[in-house]
Amino acid sequence: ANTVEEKKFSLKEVLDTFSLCLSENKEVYIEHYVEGWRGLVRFMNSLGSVFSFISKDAVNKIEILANLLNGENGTHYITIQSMVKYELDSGLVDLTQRDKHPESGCRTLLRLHRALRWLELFLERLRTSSEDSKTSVMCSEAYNESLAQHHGWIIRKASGMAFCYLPGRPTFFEVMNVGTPEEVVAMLGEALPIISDVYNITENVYTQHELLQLP
Ligand code: 1Q0
Repeated sequence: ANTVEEKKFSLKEVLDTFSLCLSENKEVYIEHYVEGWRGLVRFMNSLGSVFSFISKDAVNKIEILANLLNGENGTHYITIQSMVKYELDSGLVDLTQRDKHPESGCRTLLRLHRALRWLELFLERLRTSSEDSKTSVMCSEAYNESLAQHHGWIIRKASGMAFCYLPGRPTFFEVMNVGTPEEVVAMLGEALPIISDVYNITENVYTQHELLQLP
């Protein structure tokens, strides 16, 4: 018998996680940042196995950060700001080429940070799209404006191919499990400023410390 029913997944809950990321003085909590990404990956996995090469890499990065946060120096990994300070002060970041610290928190989080920009651009397109808009087009436009600039051509090609397998807008809205299309649009309108905030604050920290090109 079907006694254990899997909890239905709502994108609203996931995006709400990002609102927990910001502390009063605008620091970004890594715990909630990582949790937000876990939710997004769950969502992506529900879209099909063609996306698994993407989710594998995302999960790998999520786990690196979670391990740092739960490790012996975890207190330094409470916020992105404290992580940057700690890793830089302790010489734990490879600045010019991957070498002694190939999996620093700073370089790992930077990859997710760039992906968050993709998410912001994609969701903004989804929010303002019309019924006959193509999700694959919205997704690749958002990708080309963000992540693609940091990927080599093999990954760009593979990504472009994966985007063709995205479900259409109606299915997408359904899987999000938020409600009517109008309710989805409203939810996105509330969630996007928060995602932008998290993105911009992180971007500023990385700019200040000249970390935007970490290998
Ligand atoms: C739903 C469709 C998802 C489309 C995601 C677009 C991103 C494509 C990224 C392709 C990444 C390919 C794998 C490997 C890349 C790495 O080389 C790269 C750099 O890392 P490194 O260690 O080699 O220097 N890694 C990355 O750039 C990180 C990429 C993380 C991507 C995480 C994407 C997670 C997506 C979540 C989906 C959310 C869907 C939300 C939808 C919303 C609502 C309707």
